[in-house]
Parts: sequence; C-alpha cells; structure tokens
Amino acid sequence: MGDPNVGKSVVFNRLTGAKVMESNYPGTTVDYTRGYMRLDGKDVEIIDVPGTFSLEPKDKAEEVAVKMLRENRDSIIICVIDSTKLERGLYLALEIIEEGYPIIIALNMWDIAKDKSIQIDVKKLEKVLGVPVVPTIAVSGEGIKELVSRIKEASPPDIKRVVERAGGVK
Ligand SMILES: Nc1nc2c(ncn2[C@@H]2O[C@H](COP(=O)(O)OP(=O)(O)OP(=O)(O)O)[C@@H](O)[C@H]2O)c(=O)[nH]1
Ligand SMILES: [Mg+2]
Repeated sequence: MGDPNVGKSVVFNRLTGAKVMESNYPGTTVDYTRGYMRLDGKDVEIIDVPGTFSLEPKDKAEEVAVKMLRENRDSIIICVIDSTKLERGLYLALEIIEEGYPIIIALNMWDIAKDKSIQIDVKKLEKVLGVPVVPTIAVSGEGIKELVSRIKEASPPDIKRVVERAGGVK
C-alpha cells in the first residue's frame, strides 16, 4: 500500500524478481497484480495495488487498493512511503496501523531525500510507530534485503501505545 507514484510497483518487482521497469516507465497501476516472493523458504503471495492517499477511496484506482486491503485481512502490509513526502505518507500508514494490520514501512526514494538533504530519524520513527521502518531505493535495490528480512517483525501495532508515544515525541 502507499500513495500514488511512491515506487510500490518497483518494490513489488524487486520482491517478486519480476523484470525491473524502466525508471521512466509511465506505468500508473490501476488494477492489482499478484506475484510470489520467497520468504523463509516458502513462496508467499504478494499483491501490488494502485496508489491511494487514504482508506476513503476517491477514485476507481483507490477503490481497488482499499478493496484489496479489506479482502486480505490476514496479510502483512508493506507500506511504501516517498521519503521526500513523509508526512503525507504517514497519513495512510497511520490509517492502516489504526485498523490493526501488521505493517512494515519502506521509506523509499531515499536517494532523492538524500539529494534534497532531507534527514529522517529512522530509529525514532520506528520507536514512535512501533513498527519496522526500512529506508529503500527500489530502483537500485538498496534496502530491499533488509526489508525482506524484517517483514516478520511486522506485528499488529497497539494503536493506544502509538498515540501515547507520539504524544511524547517532539
Ligand atoms: N530515484 C528513485 N526513483 C524511484 C524509486 N523507486 C521508484 N522510483 C521511480 O518512481 C516512479 C514511480 O514508480 P512506481 O513503482 O511506478 O510507483 P507506484 O507507487 O507503483 O505508482 P502507482 O502504481 O501509479 O501508484 C518510477 O519512475 C520509478 O522508477 C527510488 O527509490 N528512487
Ligand atoms: Mg504501481
């Protein structure tokens, strides 16, 4: 899950081993795609969905994303965030956390954030949210291994504690 154009499909391709898209591929995802990735020696299904800014869909693509989320209640959610638009990305992540899905966050576009001198305290973010947060550069593959290795740390977050912790961080 993630906002539009944050790199979800490139992450998906990395995880499934699908051929990586051209970096300027004009491929806005409007439907979902299923694939498989290897996790702990097992093939697990992974679904690439269109982008959505929130869980209240505003168009057809967003409807598909939210429907897939609701239909796959037992899934682990990989929430992809554009590191240069952290606040916007966290809006959706918090909505998903609030609904109690196990979640791991990929802080994608980490290269662009670096170029723009945007600094994100990843450890602090992890502590506040209580979920794993991994910087990634999907186009180069950086961080993808760590993302995979930490998927099993995704557990249903305790929303009360997230709110408490957020209140305590300046
Ligand atoms: N610089 C940089 N570009 C990236 C990164 N990840 C993805 N991109 C580029 O960002 C653009 C969007 O990537 P997609 O994977 O199509 O994004 P998406 O989130 O699937 O987009 P929608 O399905 O339309 O919501 C593409 O041009 C990618 O090559 C990254 O980490 N760094
Ligand atoms: Mg896509």
